[in-house]
Amino acid sequence: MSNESLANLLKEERRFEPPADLAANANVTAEAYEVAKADRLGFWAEQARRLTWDTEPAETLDWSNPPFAKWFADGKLNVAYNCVDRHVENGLGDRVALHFEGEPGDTRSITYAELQREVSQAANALTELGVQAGDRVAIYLPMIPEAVVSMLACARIGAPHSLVFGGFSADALATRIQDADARVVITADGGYRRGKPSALKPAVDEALTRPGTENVRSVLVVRRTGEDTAWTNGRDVWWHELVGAQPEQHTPEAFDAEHPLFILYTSGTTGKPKGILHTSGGYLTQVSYTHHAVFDLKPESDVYWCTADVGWVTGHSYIVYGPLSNGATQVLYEGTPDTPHQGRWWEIVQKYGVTLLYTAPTAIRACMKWGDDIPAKFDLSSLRVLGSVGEPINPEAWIWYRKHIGGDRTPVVDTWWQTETGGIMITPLPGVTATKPGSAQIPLPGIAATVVDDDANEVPNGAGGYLVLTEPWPSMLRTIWGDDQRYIDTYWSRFQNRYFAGDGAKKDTDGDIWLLGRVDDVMLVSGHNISTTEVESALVSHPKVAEAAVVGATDPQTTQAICAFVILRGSAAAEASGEAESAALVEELRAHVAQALGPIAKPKRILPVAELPKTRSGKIMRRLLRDVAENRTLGDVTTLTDSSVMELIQAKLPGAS
Ligand code: 6R9
Repeated sequence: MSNESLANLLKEERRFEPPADLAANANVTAEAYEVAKADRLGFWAEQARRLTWDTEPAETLDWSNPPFAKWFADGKLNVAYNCVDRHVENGLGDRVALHFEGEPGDTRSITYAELQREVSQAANALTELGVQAGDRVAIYLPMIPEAVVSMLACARIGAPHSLVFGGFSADALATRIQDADARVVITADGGYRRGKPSALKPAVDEALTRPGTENVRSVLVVRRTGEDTAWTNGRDVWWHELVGAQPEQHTPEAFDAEHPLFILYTSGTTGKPKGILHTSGGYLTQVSYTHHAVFDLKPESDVYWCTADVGWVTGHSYIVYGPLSNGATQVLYEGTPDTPHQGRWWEIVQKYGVTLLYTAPTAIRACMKWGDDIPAKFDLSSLRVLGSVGEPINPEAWIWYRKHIGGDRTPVVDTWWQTETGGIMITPLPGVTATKPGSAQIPLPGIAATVVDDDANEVPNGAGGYLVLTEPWPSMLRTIWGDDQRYIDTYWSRFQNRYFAGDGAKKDTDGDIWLLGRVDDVMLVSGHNISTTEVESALVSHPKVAEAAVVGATDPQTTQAICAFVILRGSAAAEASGEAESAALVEELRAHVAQALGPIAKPKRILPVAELPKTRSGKIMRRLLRDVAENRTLGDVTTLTDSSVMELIQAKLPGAS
């Protein structure tokens, strides 16, 4: 990658010191970096003591057969016991674990003691269905408490779960059931989305007609919407009938630290989805520690809310395993942010007094587009730490989040990690780091990351290249389910002995890390590597732009030409409705990017659109926009939230029929 072009494109000089009171009482201070640096494995062995082990591990890391790691291999524990029972045993049974808020407005608060009873019943039910330790269970549920209960019940009996997003099609579900050879599917009649019931069970019925799914013996169905549902006798069982009839006691069994906990499929841009395998002791250690450190969780007083879906890794690590292992009280919300009105999230923050909020840049940009006046109507003064995950956060979105949600008071932690890393890896700490809008900044204590060039040499400060992780970490993926060779090829072959994350990054002059998007998305323009992220951030820094997606389209003169799709803010969209006005605005935006980043980064084409194609976790699917920009037939759209978005975009193209 050419360093010169990546190095100093976007200038971002704003800095925000941690609030003094937060710094004075922070769970983790600057000392942790020193301690971990002096003895990395000793540091992680110490963090493992956050958990309750049946057999304490004597060994920390076994890296004798890289890249296949074993952490705490001689230890034994039960993950569900750590997330539920031990809090009850410690006298915290009456503490609320989950404040559930359904989209239609139904609510349910579940204490740790209640959670213990429900998880025990569900574990007994799975056992009655014949599920044994090691058997895989597919979970295809909306964001309801039963999703959390199901995951914990699987963990309790040592049956690895595989969650599939409620929005995925029967095809996507079938592929995942086949690959993991699941024995049971847990689903619901449906869930609520955008004010209406949306059925789930029909997709399960369809998926189970496909070859390779024959080993699914039972389908356990939660009644959520009460709508009519087709029924296969002998296979389908109602949750309330089977689970509700079980004893409320269940003795958790201790499993090896390396016992598989879950498989989670990453869609990837090409090829068949990869089943990322996570195991028990190391994973739980890192998600527990990072949740405590990065959110500064004080379990007795904080109310935490992560808006992710449980079907995304963020839901696994920072709704279920991290927060619950720490005894947190949290909000679980079923629906979308704009149902029934665009202030729904802020209403929830006010209602429950949420103190720690974790969400994605895509949601922040949507709220920016809806207007500052919406959050301003609610009391958000309880908030004390704001987190971001999923994509690089544009500096303007970061500033908006801090100002309009955080009252210009709260730290914003931009957390970089992946399904594969299991837990947060690169992030500021809210009581320690002077934050920089748009940068994830520094690896956590105990984590080793850097940026290298094509030849695997570490780049100097001020230069760009590829993000790599240079030491194994406790919550790392152990392999790709059923495909060790693909695990080696995908992550460990590009650079020797280093984990290749697939993201471009640069180090600024202080050595802080800025993520620049997936390397597959980096553009090559007249011999310069230009990151999509930086051009998008430059566009979003223009007051008329709410959101932008940038791709490189093949170009005879310049190899690739920068093509931008932008969503305008409310009033700007109306103003640019005429052809002449629209052309003038496009010119204004091109000039703005040239001004911010230099003439080389000036987009050749800018197309105002109403929506952008996104995955269920909110990531922009640039490859589909590349297909549009290069006039190709669209690739796989099955993981899109809403496939009609692509038709709208194609209709806007000049020359489209
Ligand atoms: C947790 C999660 C992983 C990819 C990752 C990167 C992007 C996530 C980011 C970020 C910049 C951040 N990503 N967090 N990029 N800054 N704070 O998102 O997992 O769905 O597997 O995606 O997301 O490109 O490689 P996953």
